[in-house]
Amino acid sequence: MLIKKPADIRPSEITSESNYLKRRDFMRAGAIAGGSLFASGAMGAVIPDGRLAKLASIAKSSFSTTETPNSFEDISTYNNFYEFGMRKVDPFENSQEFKPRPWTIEVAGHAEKTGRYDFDDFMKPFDLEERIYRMRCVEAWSMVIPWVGVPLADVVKHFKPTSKARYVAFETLNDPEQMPGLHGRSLKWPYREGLTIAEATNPLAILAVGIYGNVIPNQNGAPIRLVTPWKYGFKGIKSIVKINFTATRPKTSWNMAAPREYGFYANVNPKVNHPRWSQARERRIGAGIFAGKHETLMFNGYGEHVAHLYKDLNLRRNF
Ligand SMILES: Nc1nc2c(c(=O)[nH]1)N[C@H]1C(S)=C(S)[C@@H](COP(=O)(O)O)O[C@H]1N2
Ligand SMILES: [Mo]
Repeated sequence: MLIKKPADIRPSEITSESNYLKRRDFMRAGAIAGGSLFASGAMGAVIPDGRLAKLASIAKSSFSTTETPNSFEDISTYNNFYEFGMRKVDPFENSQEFKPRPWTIEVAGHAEKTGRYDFDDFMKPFDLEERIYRMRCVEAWSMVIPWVGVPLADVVKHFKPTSKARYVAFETLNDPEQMPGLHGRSLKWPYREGLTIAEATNPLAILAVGIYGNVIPNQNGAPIRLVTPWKYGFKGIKSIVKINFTATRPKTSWNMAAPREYGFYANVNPKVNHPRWSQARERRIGAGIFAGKHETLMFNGYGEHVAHLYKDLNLRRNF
C-alpha cells in the first residue's frame, strides 16, 4: 500500500530494492528450487531445508484466466505485507524465519460450528483447486498469480452461519516477535478485513494455501490467505488466524487508516480514482514499463461473476 507519495521515496531506497535480489540470495531463501521437489502427504508441510512442499490433488478451474502468470520470482519478491515492513522486498527479506506451523484458526461469531482448529484439521473437509487470477493492487500495479486454494463458499457453508451473520471478518496473526513491521504504526494491528456473506460465498472468492502448485510462501500469506480477484489486493488478507461471522460491518485496516482513500468494498473500478492517483490504468509487473501499461477493467474483468452483487449500490459512494 502506498503510504509515501512517490516524491517521498528516496532514489537510494529504489536502488537498494533492485540490488537486493541477487539470484543466489533468492535461491538460498528457498522458494521453488526446481528439480527435486518433495511431494508431501501432509497438506502444507514445509520441507526443512526451506523448499516449499508440493500440494497434491489440485483440480483445474474454469475461473482461471488464460493470461500468462507472473514468474514465481515476481510473485514472491514484490509484495505488500506490512507486518514484515513497508518496502516491496521487505516481506521476502523478513519472513523467511516466520513459522506458519503450528497454526490455529479460530472460527467465531454467528455460526453453528465455531471453535479453534489446527490448520490441517481446518483444511481437511475442502478440495484444492488451482485458480489463476489477475490481482490488481490499489497502487495501480497488477500481476497474474496461479493460486491453489479452496472456495471460500465451501468454508463458509461448512461452519453454518446463522441468519444473524451478514459479514465475515478476518484477522491476521499479530506476533511482534516474528513480524518486525508490527513494531511500527503504519496500520492498527492486527490487520483486519471483511466481506459480506454474499461476497464470501461468491464462487470467485478463495482461501489460498499455495502458489504454482506448492505451499504458499510466507511472504504471500502462509499458511492461508484470502483472494478476491475483483477487489483491490488489500482485501486479500494474509496469514489468517481468525474468521468471525458478524451481524454488523467489521472494521477493516485500510479503511480505518484512511477512510476517504480505501472503502469497505474496494471493488476494482477504473472510474473512481484514488484521491492521490488515477485508477484508469495499471502496470503489469514483469512486463516492462511500456509493454506493461494497460487499461484497468471494471471489477478487474470479473464483472460477469460479481456485478450482480452491487446492482443496488452507488459504486462512487460505496467505493
Ligand atoms: N496481513 C496483511 N495482508 C495483506 C497486506 C498486508 O500488509 N498485511 N497487504 C495487502 C495488499 S495491499 C496486497 S496488494 C496483497 C498483496 O499480496 P501478494 O504479496 O501475495 O501479492 O496483500 C494484501 N494482504
Ligand atoms: Mo495492494
